[in-house]
Amino acid sequence: MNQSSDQAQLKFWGSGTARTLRPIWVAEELGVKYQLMPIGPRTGETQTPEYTELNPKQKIPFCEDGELRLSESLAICRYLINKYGNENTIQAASTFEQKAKEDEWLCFIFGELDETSLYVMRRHGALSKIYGEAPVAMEAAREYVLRQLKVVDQHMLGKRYILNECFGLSDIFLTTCLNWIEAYEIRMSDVLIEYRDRMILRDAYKTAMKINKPD
Ligand SMILES: N[C@@H](CCC(=O)N[C@@H](CS)C(=O)NCC(=O)O)C(=O)O
Repeated sequence: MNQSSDQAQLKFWGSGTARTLRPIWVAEELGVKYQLMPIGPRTGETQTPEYTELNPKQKIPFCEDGELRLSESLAICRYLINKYGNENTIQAASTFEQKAKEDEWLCFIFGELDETSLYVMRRHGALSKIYGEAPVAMEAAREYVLRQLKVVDQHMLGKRYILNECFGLSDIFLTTCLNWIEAYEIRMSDVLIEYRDRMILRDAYKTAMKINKPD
């Protein structure tokens, strides 16, 4: 079900990218109503005085919930789960140990896959007019992705989800990175292809994809 609503107090800014998909996907999993302001990167919409006042980073995604204003896809998604999740949707990790293992995976996926390699490839590939050509960095980042993927591949062998045999935030982050990896035509193991193909069958994912990128 599409949870978008003009009356919702929860408001997301930004659509069309792997990072903006994450809060939308989480909200769809949780069944929370939200209003989406579908501004895009590099359209000038993140640079307006009104948006800069909200988010001085001039980036998307961004979230407002009542008085709260929050940037960073990971912080937004974790907030949504902590506030709106439950045992029937996605539940926040409860023990210190579970929280620590989730942090470990999220830091790895976000730090090593998203920011250190995939975004480097994006900056110096499709966005090279802004960030500059850097063929050596591009090649090194591609190799780096392959090294990190081996760790994920070994971990996922025989598992349905990353943690505790139940779907969670680290699965959302990994799936969005695997989509990105597929788009860059980087080789993925059969284990990771099967995992990612299963994740994208989720109803909430399919709805979120349509909302994040209607065309
Ligand atoms: N660490 C941030 C990264 C946000 C980010 O870089 N967003 C890009 C789109 S994916 C953006 O807003 N770019 C606009 C710009 O650089 O002008 C997050 O995970 O939310």
